[in-house]
Amino acid sequence: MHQLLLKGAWLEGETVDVAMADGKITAIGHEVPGPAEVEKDVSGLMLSAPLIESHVHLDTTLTAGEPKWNESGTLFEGIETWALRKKTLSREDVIRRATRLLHWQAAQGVLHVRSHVDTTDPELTAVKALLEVRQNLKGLVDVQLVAFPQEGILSYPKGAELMEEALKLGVDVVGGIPHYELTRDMGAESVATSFRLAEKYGRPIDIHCDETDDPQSRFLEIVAALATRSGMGEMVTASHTTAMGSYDDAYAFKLMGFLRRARINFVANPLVNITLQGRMDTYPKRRGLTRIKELWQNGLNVSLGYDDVMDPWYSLGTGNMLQPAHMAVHAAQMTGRQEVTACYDMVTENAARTLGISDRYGLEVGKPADLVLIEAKDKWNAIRRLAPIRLVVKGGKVVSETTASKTTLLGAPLDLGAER
Ligand code: 17E
Ligand code: FE2
Repeated sequence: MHQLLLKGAWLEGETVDVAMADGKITAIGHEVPGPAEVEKDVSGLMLSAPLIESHVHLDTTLTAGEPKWNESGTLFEGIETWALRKKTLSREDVIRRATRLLHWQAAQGVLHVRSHVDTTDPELTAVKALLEVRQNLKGLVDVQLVAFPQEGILSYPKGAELMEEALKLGVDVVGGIPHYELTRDMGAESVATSFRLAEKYGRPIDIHCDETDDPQSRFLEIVAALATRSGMGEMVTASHTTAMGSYDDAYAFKLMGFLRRARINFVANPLVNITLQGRMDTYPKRRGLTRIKELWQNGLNVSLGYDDVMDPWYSLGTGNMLQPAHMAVHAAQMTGRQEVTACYDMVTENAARTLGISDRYGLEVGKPADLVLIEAKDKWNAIRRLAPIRLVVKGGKVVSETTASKTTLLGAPLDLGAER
């Protein structure tokens, strides 16, 4: 007896049934026979592994305009504005906002989330609150937390001690922000500190790295070197790396070889960095993104994050991962036939690699029964139409359902081509 049987989903151009029992996928194929405790017709919907948020800030979410708006739109006014809001944080405030966003994400098929949490707060209020949220939402969304020193490891009083305290409290991943340390040397030392903490506590690394248009910002090469030397490789992620978009090609070419050797992961946040960067340019104006397409062409693992939902860095947003995928298609010019589909993989399987969860993620018999049904024929169509996420299954149970909207034009039913 299946726990749940879904009939007639699209999967890579074919229609399949998927059966689940004891929280695991037990069969995927044509005409899987019943009976099942719950059976659903999902014809016309695409079967997908869950969407994954590989880079967001749950502590800052839903604070846009508090206590003021970021009028310049720069990273720096964002950091200043957050420093003001940070003074008024309470446990309840963080729990309420983070839970709200995680609920939005789960309803949109996002069942794994990696969130940075600011450790440059002597009270570690957000760290403690998000550890509670991670626990409260177990069973719906898997949350990984990154100890993120927003105001610096060496440049903020007791920056390293606060990060270490966060790791002792149970934060999963070691962060960093070398380009925001006061000097280049301090930036280099901060990367070494991140690696030292990661090795001491046996944790992965995810560093905000070179989030600037400054072509001289070259902390990525240090991250890659230490990843290679320590053997941490795939446990290391470089987030943002927007300065790569401003490096000259001779340096970028040399660096690419080192990156291939280091085998680190990259996270780009195209919705946010296309607005934060390029602010000191007149025209031509830089896009301020990392080299998403070239990293992907070089076989490096690239995933996409939302980064912010309604906070001092980005006042819009819903948490729907098809949106950063859609923006990547445009801003990174990933418009080729395989490239659009690759952008879908950047918010699913590539993001699973970034999070180090590939062994328990994917549409395979024996894997956890976590999946989503999207109102689209294929990955391409899902991105083109920013298609509705109609059904979300976690551990073999339907946890979220969104009903179809219907349009009538001149008296006849109309859709925007879910099949094309
Ligand atoms: N903090 C930072 O340094 N960079 C960002 N993009 C955000 C917060 C969202
Ligand atoms: Fe970020």
